Amino acid sequence: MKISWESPSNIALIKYWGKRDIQIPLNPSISFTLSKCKTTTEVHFTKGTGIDISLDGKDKPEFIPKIENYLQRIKERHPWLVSYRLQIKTSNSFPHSSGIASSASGMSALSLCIVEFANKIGFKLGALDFYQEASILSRLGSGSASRSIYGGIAVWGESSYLKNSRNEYAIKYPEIIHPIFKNYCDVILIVDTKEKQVSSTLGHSLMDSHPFNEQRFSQAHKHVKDIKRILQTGNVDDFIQLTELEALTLHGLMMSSSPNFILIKPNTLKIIEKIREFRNNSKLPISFTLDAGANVHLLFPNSAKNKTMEFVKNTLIQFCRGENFISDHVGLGPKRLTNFEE
Ligand code: 2P0
Repeated sequence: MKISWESPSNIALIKYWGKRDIQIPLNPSISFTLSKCKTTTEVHFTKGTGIDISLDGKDKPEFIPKIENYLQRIKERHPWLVSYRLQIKTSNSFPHSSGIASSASGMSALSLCIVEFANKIGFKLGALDFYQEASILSRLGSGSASRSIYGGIAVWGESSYLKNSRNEYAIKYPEIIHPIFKNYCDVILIVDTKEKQVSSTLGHSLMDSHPFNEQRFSQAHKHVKDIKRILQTGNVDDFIQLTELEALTLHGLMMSSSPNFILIKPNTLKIIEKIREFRNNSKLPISFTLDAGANVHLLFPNSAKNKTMEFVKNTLIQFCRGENFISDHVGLGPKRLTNFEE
């Protein structure tokens, strides 16, 4: 049986940075689910054992250990996996060399295929619904992937400010969202395309002994309270303050870990400077956020799109590697593409 899903990437507004046990976050995180940056995955399940994996039609044996490790983690929940062979064909809408992490879209697409197949063979998921189970499996693959299961805005990690929020799986953002945030734009300015020197997994682990860890975790909780008000009222000025503070805090934590490390590049700072300058002059409500890398995510309401895209093309593009950027926006979440074949 072949099962296929496409699943998007996401960009965190409140960042997950620090985890314990098996992929349990040390603070809650909130993200916009994207639309155009996505992974399409088809899994062919047959009786047997082993894995094959290809990316864009090319065999990728080097991905097998990571997938085996993931399958090992999820077998406790899905013991049926031991008697199946998985042939995985995957492709990303964004180039592998864009510096955009594919773990959120990739692990969520694969997890959705696995949960759908489990359903088809009559495996009972217990008390959880399809998407909760898919989010748990995604989390076990990569923490941020747990949030890609839902369109719009997603929350992962327990917060006393958000009902039904959980550490084990992400949920769709459960509160009122002002219309301005429903089609918010995210232009990803590609600054660096090289593989990161420090993996996120190592970065997370450095939070265990970070001198500011407790303060950071309480700050993230407070930011959830703040963003709840911002998302409800549509206060873009406060949104700008909060998202930029989160982005710079994330990189500040990296720069103050032991060992410390720096993922931003000179052009990351150039872009940030230009964004702030343009915002002051134009009064347009544009802001930036950063992932664990050098690329800059430029966030703005759809109503500011024409002028902001002009700014990107006239001013920011010169700081992008190969003049590359990806124009994305808040999206609807994963999509099933399956046609069944027995
Ligand atoms: C996030 N990041 O909330 C944060 C902000 C990057 C910066 O989650 O070890 O690939 O697989 O759980 O999810 C990147 O880390 O880490 C990340 P693992 P993941 O999106």
